[in-house]
Amino acid sequence: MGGKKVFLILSIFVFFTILVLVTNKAMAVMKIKLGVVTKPGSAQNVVADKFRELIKKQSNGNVEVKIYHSASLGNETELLQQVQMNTIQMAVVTGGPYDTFDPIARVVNYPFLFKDNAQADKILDGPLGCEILKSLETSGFKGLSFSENGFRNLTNNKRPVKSPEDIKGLKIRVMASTIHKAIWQALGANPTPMPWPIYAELEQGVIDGQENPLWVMEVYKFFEIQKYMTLTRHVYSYHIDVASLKWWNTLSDYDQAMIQKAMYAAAVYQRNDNRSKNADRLKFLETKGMQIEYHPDISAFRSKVVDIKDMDLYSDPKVKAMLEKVLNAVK
Ligand code: EAX
Repeated sequence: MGGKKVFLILSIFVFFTILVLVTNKAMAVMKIKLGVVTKPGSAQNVVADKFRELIKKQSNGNVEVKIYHSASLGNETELLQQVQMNTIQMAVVTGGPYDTFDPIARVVNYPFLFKDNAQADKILDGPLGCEILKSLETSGFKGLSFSENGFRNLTNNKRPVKSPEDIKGLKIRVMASTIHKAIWQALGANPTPMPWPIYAELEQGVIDGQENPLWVMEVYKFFEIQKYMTLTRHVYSYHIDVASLKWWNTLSDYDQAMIQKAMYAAAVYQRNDNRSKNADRLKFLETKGMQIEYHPDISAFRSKVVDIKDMDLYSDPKVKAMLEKVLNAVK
């Protein structure tokens, strides 16, 4: 082969390599709208802020995330509708409200499923978590990762709650979620679905109580209007950090990988951040006058919800099979 020919071949090779690098790797300028219903400082916002920071860095400033917080685009159900339609590209939404879109979301909202954070991480970061996220694609969602709200605890303003008898008749606000409503019905409460936020309804006594992780009681100042808290830890409340599948399918592999990686890193960061603050939150809430029941009769609570597994809300074969797999994995 003559020197000229080799040079020509080499030049073509170099040219195409550069072309591939330029078109594939240099991310085009991209603007992402991301919705959350909570206010700055909340669990969802920590994920969103971290994601914005990481993706900006990794894309050399080419990806800009605009965060719409405090339900400025609507409640969680409405956010999910906008994600499906790609009017917003991303959202960090609590596991509860997904279940009216896709019953697969009920699996991890199953009562008293995980015993601790390590177990939640093991399942959600593992193959079963992957399968759940994948399954959401049939509903138009690209689930990227699980960040956390945290283990949910009951608060109310009527009386101390130690066992299910104390719950009888309490009007408890629940998320717009079939499984959450079923849990509180089974526990003997009068569950009232209501979108976030709910401070005014608690203050006015439209509802007696609510259930949420510890950060909520602090950030939303529920200690001002809720006297009693019980560490029920009845549901490990995850968020799905979600993208519009419609939008996702328009992205290059490179962009998808970068977004996926940044969101997962944001989720891990936020879970650790949230968990590291819980001990102080309990102390804080106590100094603010909340009366905390640290050792409720969990086995009595559990026995009230055993039938939920066989209820209609898990009758979809795909959902039932997934629930069985997860229940086996946490045994
Ligand atoms: O994250 O609606 C709820 O109870 C959620 O947990 C709320 O958005 C706080």
